[in-house]
Amino acid sequence: MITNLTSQEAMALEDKYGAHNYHPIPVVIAKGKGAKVWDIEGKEYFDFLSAYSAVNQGHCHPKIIQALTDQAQRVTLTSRAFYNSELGAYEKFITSYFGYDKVLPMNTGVEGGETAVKLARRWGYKVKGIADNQAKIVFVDGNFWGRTLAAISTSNDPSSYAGFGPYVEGFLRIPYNDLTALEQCLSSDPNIAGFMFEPIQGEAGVVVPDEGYLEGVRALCSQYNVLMIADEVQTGLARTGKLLACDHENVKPDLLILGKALSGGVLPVSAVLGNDEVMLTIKPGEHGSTYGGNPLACAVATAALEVLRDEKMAEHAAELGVFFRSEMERVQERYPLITKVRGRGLLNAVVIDNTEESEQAWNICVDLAQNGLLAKPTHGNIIRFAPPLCITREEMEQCVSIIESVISTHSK
Ligand code: IF1
Repeated sequence: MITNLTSQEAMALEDKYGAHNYHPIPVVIAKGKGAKVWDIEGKEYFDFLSAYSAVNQGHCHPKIIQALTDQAQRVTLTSRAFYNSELGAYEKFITSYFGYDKVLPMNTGVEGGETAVKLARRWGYKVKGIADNQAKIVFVDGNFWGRTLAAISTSNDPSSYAGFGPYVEGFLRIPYNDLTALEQCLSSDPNIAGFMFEPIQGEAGVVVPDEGYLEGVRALCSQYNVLMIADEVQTGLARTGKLLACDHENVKPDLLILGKALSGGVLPVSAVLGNDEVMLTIKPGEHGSTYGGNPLACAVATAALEVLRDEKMAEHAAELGVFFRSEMERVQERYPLITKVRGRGLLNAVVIDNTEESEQAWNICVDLAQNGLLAKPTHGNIIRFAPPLCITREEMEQCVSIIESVISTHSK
C-alpha cells in the first residue's frame, strides 16, 4: 500500500467532496516512474495517456525533479512586480531553443491560447491596421484548446460549449485540413488577424492532416498577412517524432503555443513564442499572471527541455511510433474491430468499429487497465495511445501484446 487509503476509499472521497467534472477510468494512481504508474494497492500499469502528453519525459524524471527541489530551496515565486534570477536565462534558453525573438511565459495551455489570441488581436490593430474591435481569428472544426470562455466560443463540440453561453465574439471557424476553405476565408475578410490550429488535432481523435497542409497554411497566412498560430500544447515537445509537429513540413508559425510537457508534467508551465513585431505590441501592465515566469517554473522547464534534447526523445518517438502503428495495423488485420490506425510519432489512436456511440471503447479501456495498460477513449469510439517518450522497445512490445489480447477478447 502506497497511502493509508484504499482505491475504493479514494474514489469515494472524490465522488463525495469533488465536483463531478470528470468521469475517470476507475484506477487510483499513487506513484509514477518513467512509462509506468502504480495504484494505491501497488498494481503496475503502463501509462498510455501521459496526462494527455504532459509527461513526455516520463513520470518523475530525476533531472527535472532535481531542478524542482533545488530551486524550491531558493525561491519559488516573486511575481513579475520584480525581476527574478531565473527568468532571463530561461527566456534566452527557450527563445534560442525554438528560434524566436521573445517568449511570453504563462501557466496552463489555455492561458497560452488566450495569450496568443490577445497578441494576434493587438498585432492586428497596431501593425496590420484593423479597425478597433473588428479583428477576427479563424479556428477549425474539431479544435480543442482548453476550457475558458474564449476557447469554448471557438468550439463545435457541444460537450465543450453547450450551456456556457453567451460566447466570445470575433471568431470564425472553417473545416480542418482544407486549404481551399482557408484561402476562401482569408481572401474574403481584411480583418483577419490570425489563424489558430493544431498541426495534428489531439482531442478530435489524433486527426493527421494531408501532406502539404502545414506548408499550405504557412503560404496562405503569409500571402494574406495573417498570423499563423500553431497550438503545439499537445503535439509539441517531441511527441509526434519531431521537436514540433510543424517541423514535419519545416514550417515556422508566427506564434507558437507550448504547454503540458514544457514542465515534464511537474507543474503548469506554458509559453507563447514569437518575434518582436508581434510580441512587443503588448506593453507593460497589459497582460500576465501571478505565476507566469516564476523561478520554479523556469528551472523546471529548462530541465524538461534539456531532457528532450539530451535523450533524443523526438527521434525515439519517431522510431517507436513506426513500430507501434505497424503492430496496430497487424492487429487490425486479425481483428476488424479496429477500423483505423493513425498518428505520428507516439501520438497515435485506433478507431473502434461501433456503429452507434456504444460503450465498447470505454469497456476496452477498462479491460486494458485490468491488464496493466492505461488509456482512455476520446469522442466515443477512438482510443488514444500516447505513452511517455521514454518507453523502451521491450516495454512497447509488452504493451502491444496487452492491447492485442484485449482487442481479441472484445472481438469474440
Ligand atoms: C481537460 C482534452 C486533450 C490541448 C491543446 C490547449 C490545451 C489542451 C491542443 C489546454 C488541453 C487537455 C485538457 C484536459 C484533457 C486534455 C485534452 F481531452 F481535453 F481535449 F489533451 F485532448 N491545446 N488538453 O489538448 O491546455 O489549459 O488544459 O493546460 O480539459 O480535461 P490546459
